[in-house]
Amino acid sequence: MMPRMAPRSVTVVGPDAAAAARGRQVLRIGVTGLARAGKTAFLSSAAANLLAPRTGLPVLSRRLAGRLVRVAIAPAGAESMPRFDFRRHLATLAADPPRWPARTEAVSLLALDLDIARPGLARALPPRRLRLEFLDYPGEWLLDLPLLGQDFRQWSEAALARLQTLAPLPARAFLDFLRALPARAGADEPLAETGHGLYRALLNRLREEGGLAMLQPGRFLMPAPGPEPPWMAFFPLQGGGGGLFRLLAARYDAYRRAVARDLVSPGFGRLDRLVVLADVLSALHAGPAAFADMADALGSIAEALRWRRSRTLRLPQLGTLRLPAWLGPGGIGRVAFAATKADHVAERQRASLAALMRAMTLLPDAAGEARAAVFAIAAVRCAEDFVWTLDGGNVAAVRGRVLGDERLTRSYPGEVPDRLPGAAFWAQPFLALPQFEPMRLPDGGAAGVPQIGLDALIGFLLDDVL
Ligand SMILES: Nc1nc2c(ncn2[C@@H]2O[C@H](COP(=O)(O)OP(=O)(O)OP(=O)(O)O)[C@@H](O)[C@H]2O)c(=O)[nH]1
Ligand SMILES: [Mg+2]
Repeated sequence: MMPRMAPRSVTVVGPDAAAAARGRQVLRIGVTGLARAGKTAFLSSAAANLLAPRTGLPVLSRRLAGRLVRVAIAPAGAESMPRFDFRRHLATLAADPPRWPARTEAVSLLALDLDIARPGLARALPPRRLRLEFLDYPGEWLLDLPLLGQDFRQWSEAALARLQTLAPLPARAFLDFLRALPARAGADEPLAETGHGLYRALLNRLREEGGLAMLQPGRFLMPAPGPEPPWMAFFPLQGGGGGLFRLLAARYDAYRRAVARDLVSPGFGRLDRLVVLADVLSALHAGPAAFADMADALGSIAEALRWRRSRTLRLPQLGTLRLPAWLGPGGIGRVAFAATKADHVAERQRASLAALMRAMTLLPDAAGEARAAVFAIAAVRCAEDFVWTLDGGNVAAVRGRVLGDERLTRSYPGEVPDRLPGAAFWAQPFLALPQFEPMRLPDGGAAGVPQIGLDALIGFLLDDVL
């Protein structure tokens, strides 16, 4: 028997055309978040728990009342998007001792097929056939959207002004380079390369050491797959009508065209749902500057979603861009903003964490016409709640195993504010999160992965299709 294959000349990317043809409703869910936000943990846990819904997602399972008849990882078929390596990630979490999946650098897709029996009398009909496609969408890329509305001069001004405010300055090498440039430097390739190298190294340091998120251009930190085009070699430069300025401005525009192209590409151009993850607790520890930076990043993502109100976007020098379907009408129907690693604080504090997330994303109108909600989740729960008697008083703390330590470690990082924190909050330390070990998973994770709030989040995403 001949296997049915997509014709060679057609690259099947984006929502699986073959699945749609076989009568599966395809729902594409973008999962985004900045580096270390918990995207891989989220996808691994979502898959493991959807495969074992009774134990893994009890709330969703009760709601479906036994109607979920079959869940399976969808075969990769002839698609060109790399698959999310679910088996390997789950094996890592289920190892003895458990470990965390390694950092991921590339975009990938996780597809699950669900067959859901119809309710009531319709039960006799064939089941609803649904394909969930989770796309690991780099948060850095969403942060490139605001560039579409800024020309090189405006962007350079804003980027350099931001660098000036970051003290102590790891930016010295780059800023010294800028100062040493002749006023009307010519279009000199080695200069462009050197400046680009210094700027890119700086962005990396700000992310790694400074814990900053609002770093642009995002593709300098998370490049698109494939060889790097020469127009990537630019950096912010102020004033001057010299040849170097013109060269960098031209490269910046080429970069913006690539951003606009990706927005409408079949691989990334269509999303039905969006999950935005952020490690808000770590930002509380990192201090007011890092926290404000995260709020900025979340705000600008929410702002990009507001574009759905207008169908086209007029860009200086780039002409008119027809908005991609997922930003247009009928695009993203639901957006979930989730504060991750919420097992680091006790239950009462998790409610505050969700409220804080709401304040940071300025919901309810943050997502335009899409339905939006906030959550505090732990995709891979590592710690349990526990009342700790400290200095004669009781605090709601948690305890878990820290990586490489057999004993249980107690942790109480501090009180989570339920609104944007003011000076009084920053006067008290909020402790760093210990790196907990995932809980032991019996049967290699076949019964799912312990979680908090993932149940509710997935229920929200799928509410209208279930
Ligand atoms: N306690 C706890 N820690 C978590 C949870 N999810 C993630 N972490 C921690 O956060 C780290 C980063 O999580 P990942 O899922 O790898 O984050 P990511 O967004 O995929 O990161 P990159 O691939 O580097 O962009 C993990 O190695 C864990 O230490 C969680 O639910 N609970
Ligand atoms: Mg990852």
